[in-house]
Amino acid sequence: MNASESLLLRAIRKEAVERTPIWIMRQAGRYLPEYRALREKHDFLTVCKTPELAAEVTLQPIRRFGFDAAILFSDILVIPEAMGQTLEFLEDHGPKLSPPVRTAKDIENLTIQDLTEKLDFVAQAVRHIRSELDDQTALIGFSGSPFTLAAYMIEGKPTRHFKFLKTMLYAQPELLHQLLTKLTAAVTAYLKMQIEAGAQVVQVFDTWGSVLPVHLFEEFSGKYLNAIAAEIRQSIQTPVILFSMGGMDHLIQLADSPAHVLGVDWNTDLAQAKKLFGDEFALQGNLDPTVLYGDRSAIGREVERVLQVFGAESGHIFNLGHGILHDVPLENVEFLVEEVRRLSERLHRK
Ligand code: 1CP
Repeated sequence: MNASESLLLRAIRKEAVERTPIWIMRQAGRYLPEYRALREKHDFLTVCKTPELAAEVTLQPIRRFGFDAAILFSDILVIPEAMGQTLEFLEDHGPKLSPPVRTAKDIENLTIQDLTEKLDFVAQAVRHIRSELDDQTALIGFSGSPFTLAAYMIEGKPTRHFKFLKTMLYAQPELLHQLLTKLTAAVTAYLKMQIEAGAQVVQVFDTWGSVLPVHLFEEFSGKYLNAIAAEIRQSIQTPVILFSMGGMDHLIQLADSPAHVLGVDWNTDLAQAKKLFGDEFALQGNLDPTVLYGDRSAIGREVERVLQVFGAESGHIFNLGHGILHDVPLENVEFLVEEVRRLSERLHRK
């Protein structure tokens, strides 16, 4: 055991830990007053593209809550922009990518040449953040999954039914595979760039894997997630966390993945996930994000439920089962972090 290494990395390797490491998906962002204050002065993409500002926002939740890991502040959609689409964030309407990718020609026009040069502002932010963090706080890099990126690129904006994505999937699946193959190369290069700049763990967010029927998940998302994890495992050995929404049926599809960690969404039974995957993987999750609307007794009870699945064992990273919501009371986040520390220390002392 190397106690000078961060709790997060030790938990991923299932080495002894004195308590369960905690970070929260989307921990930098709108629920924090200091983030909102900075956003009054700078628009979202300017924050992403200015390494000092991206670093500042990354560090805000670390200063306030002392999380065991920082996650690079950026967005998954900087990849489509670097490949040639125009990216805008419209107040209250979310991201817009134009023109949407719908034809073979549109896919051909997307370029992955010079991708890491175009995204050098991310590498600079990572170096900056790493230089400000102590050894105990791990730095997590991230990307969207090929399928999730394809969903935004084809639709052009957030949608409920994914009509254009599903049309391509069922009418011209070979086109979608061309796009996913291109994106897999882009995501792999992008994550390697972040690792070379100082990210010690990388997470792939497969948010929209959830809109695939189970029997198509492997073909359109799982296969590409695994190709990324396999390449990173072979070439650099940096741990990869795969976070795919969609419940147990989707998670089962990742049972043979070369990833080191599986993210467990809030809709999945963590105890069952541990039985099925706990030998092969470390697990991350999975408190229902809306528990943070509840009172202290509910938060305490639900935290204990999650922690008891692992008890004194290593191999667990505490997190929400999806991103934190922007209007949860700050004092509840503070209480959550305290409770995870207090209860997990007690469990690990036994
Ligand atoms: O300030 C603002 O108004 C912008 C809001 C915002 C923020 C804070 C967006 C726009 N992106 C982000 C940062 C972000 N996005 C991070 C930063 C680091 C952290 O976690 O603290 C990360 C990891 C993401 C990842 C992301 N972006 C995902 C995957 C994770 C998930 O929650 O499922 C997705 C789907 C996006 C797309 C996106 N970017 C922004 C918004 C509002 C959305 C969602 C759009 C939709 O509803 O479909």
